[in-house]
Amino acid sequence: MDKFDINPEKKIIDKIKYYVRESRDNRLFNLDNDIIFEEPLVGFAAGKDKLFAEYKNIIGDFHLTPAEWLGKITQKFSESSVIVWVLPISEKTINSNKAKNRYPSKRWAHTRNYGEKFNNSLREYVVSLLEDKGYSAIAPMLSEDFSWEESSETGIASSWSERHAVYAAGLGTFGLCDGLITPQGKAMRCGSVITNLELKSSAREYEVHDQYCLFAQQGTCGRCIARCPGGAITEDGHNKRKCLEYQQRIIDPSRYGVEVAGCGLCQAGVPCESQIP
Ligand code: B12
Repeated sequence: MDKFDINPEKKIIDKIKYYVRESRDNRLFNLDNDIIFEEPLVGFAAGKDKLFAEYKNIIGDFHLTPAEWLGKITQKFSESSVIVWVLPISEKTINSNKAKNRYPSKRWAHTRNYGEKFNNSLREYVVSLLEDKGYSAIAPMLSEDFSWEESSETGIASSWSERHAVYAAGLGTFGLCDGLITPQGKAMRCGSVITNLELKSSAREYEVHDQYCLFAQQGTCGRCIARCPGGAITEDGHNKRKCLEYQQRIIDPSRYGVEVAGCGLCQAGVPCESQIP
């Protein structure tokens, strides 16, 4: 059996890219059947990376480390690694949301709804890929132990932040609106799986957590402030409560024929939508 002995990182990257390219679930099948996500970025972080321990201070004690997640499914491991991916939203969908200033476009709403279902199927696929080779793997987002709470320091936060995992794997830094800005921009969804297969970490080529944000670095831009229809973004940052309330009270998913619609106006019509500005 190929145990992923030689260059497992490349094999995993190729499998994830293939899945995203070929899966029928990566399609807006209720609209024009175009792709939901473009080619993904894939990266790796070591479970023992000090950042994951630091997240207990930055986010809260309830935010679990990779070893704590893995410990929920196996005791047989000495190392842990985190596999992350970034799924860039298609240009057509970004353009459709750019044209909106109060409610999201239909393509965006379908991307939130069906795109996250696809993201879940990718999480399951990556877990089964590793299990088939004899490794243990867990996708925290699919675990019954995944939870969110409202902490006094960070507001709404969960027991596993996929953006912080992507940050650790070198694929993006945070923006004024909290969105993670990656080399393919901020209009993306991301995912992660933790495994006991030891993987080589990707390079992290930034010094500070908000390095790619023009507002944070130069005091310019701030376009996401004006884009937010809920008044949730100011020069002081992102008010998660207001953001959540806008999404829950104002946006009616049934208008779009979906269960969850999101908003995402801060992710389109901004210079970081599909690149590092
Ligand atoms: C809870 C949640 C929400 C909450 C709160 C969001 C938040 N900022 O935490 C609400 C309901 C408001 C929300 C809204 C949206 N969400 Co949401 N949400 C989540 C969820 C489930 C958990 C997030 C979490 O736990 N965050 C932890 C907290 C602590 O993170 P934070 O406050 O943003 O982090 C700050 C600090 O840590 C700080 N920081 C301070 N010092 C330091 C030092 C270091 C070293 C580091 C690294 C960081 C750091 O940096 C951050 C920015 O200020 C994730 C899925 C997941 N499991 O990750 C999706 C997720 C964050 N959401 C996502 C999306 C797309 C959205 C929406 C755009 C909705 C939509 N689909 O249209 C909006 C707007 C998001 C926004 N502007 O952030 C995407 C993010 C995509 C992106 N480009 O960033 C995620 C990752 C889902 C996914 N799998 O793709 N969401």
